[in-house]
Amino acid sequence: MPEHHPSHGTPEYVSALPTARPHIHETRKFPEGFLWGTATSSHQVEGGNGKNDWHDWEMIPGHIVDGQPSGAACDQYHRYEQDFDLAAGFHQNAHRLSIEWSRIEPEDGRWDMDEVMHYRRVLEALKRRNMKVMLTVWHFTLPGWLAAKGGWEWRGAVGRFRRFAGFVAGEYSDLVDLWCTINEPMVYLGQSYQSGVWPPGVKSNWRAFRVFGALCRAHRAAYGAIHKAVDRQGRRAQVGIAQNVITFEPYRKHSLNDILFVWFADKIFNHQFFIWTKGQHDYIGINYYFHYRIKYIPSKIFQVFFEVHTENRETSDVGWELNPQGIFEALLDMNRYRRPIYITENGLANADDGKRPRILIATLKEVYHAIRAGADVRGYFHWSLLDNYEWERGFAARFGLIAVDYATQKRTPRRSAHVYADICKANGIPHTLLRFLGHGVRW
Ligand code: IFM
Repeated sequence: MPEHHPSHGTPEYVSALPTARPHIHETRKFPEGFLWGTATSSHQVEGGNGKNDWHDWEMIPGHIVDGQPSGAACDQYHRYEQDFDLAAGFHQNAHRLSIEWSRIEPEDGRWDMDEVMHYRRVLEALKRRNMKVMLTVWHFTLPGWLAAKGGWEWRGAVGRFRRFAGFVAGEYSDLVDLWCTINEPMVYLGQSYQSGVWPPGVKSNWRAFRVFGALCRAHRAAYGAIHKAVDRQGRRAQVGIAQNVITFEPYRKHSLNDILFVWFADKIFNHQFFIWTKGQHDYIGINYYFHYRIKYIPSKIFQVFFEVHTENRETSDVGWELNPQGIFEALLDMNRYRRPIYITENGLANADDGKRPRILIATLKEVYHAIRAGADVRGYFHWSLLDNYEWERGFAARFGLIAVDYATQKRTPRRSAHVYADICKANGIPHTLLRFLGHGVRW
């Protein structure tokens, strides 16, 4: 068989590919109708949230690294029109946001109809800009009354969440395209029940395990309630969660301990929630931020220790390893559930924006390849539209495409906002952006 040479014509294996490899000067096109957006959550951007468990937590000295409570945050409660103008002006066609449970239900069983109307206006503002809406029902903050009863450890919590999810689904069924019941259940467990740096500040694996069970039941209950409320109005709800997916790698390639621990960590962290809620995901939502090189440290019996190594690799401002390649593997792995996939969050803390354009493009290049390799990816939501309150870190971590001056509430788009706009507008990655990846990059 002659060695392949361009002048020999297209070999069979190339024409059998679903689409030919684009020319270097072509835009790397994403599927028609792909959603390009950004994500936020109520407590992190709205400001003035005085009725949830985070409000009380932030007041206690030592809980927030920079000592600052969320206060007015980005004041998006009042500035959403301006912020959505920015998003739409940067060619984003979708937005993910969350609804604040403690505003809608400030007391057990009492709906605050002024707040219900407020969120209707917020969602309508997105629709007026022709944006698809993903609404998160619960993004880490519990109403104070529920926290006082024991939060997710209280036996009645799942029932209350079912009621809340059904209520908001009935109210906003005409305005929401994708429902996300729970944001990052595993992160919540780690922060709130293992390391104890978030409310309720517990450090107990056993209690974390029980809350894991409650969150699985809560998702199943909300899944049913949202479908019931939306589907009876003649629409078919699309309901899922946003799962923080970590790509793991054994630190020592030939260490059986490291390999087995990676297998175990992947099962527990990335998949267990989907396994216990099987059949109740219309789409798979993944948040991608982390790549862990895991070194297993044998210790006392029944205790497992491991170290995460970064070995001077490139990291974000908060020390998280930047590993755009990992998203390719995460997407192909999540494709096993045979559901549409949305990247519900991805981004980095990078105040001077020196890394964000390059990491964004490199990540989307991997998404592009994952789609060509068969992953059914339908949308990408960058975290975040603008700088916001980063939980126990306070305001120091800057995740925004748009910078916020908290003293004046002035918004200033970073260079990455323009780069992302070019991508959203082209529904793909224009070849001109390749220069951000360095000279001679071929893909
Ligand atoms: O800010 C958080 C968000 O609330 C959940 N996902 C990760 C983001 C960055 O840490």
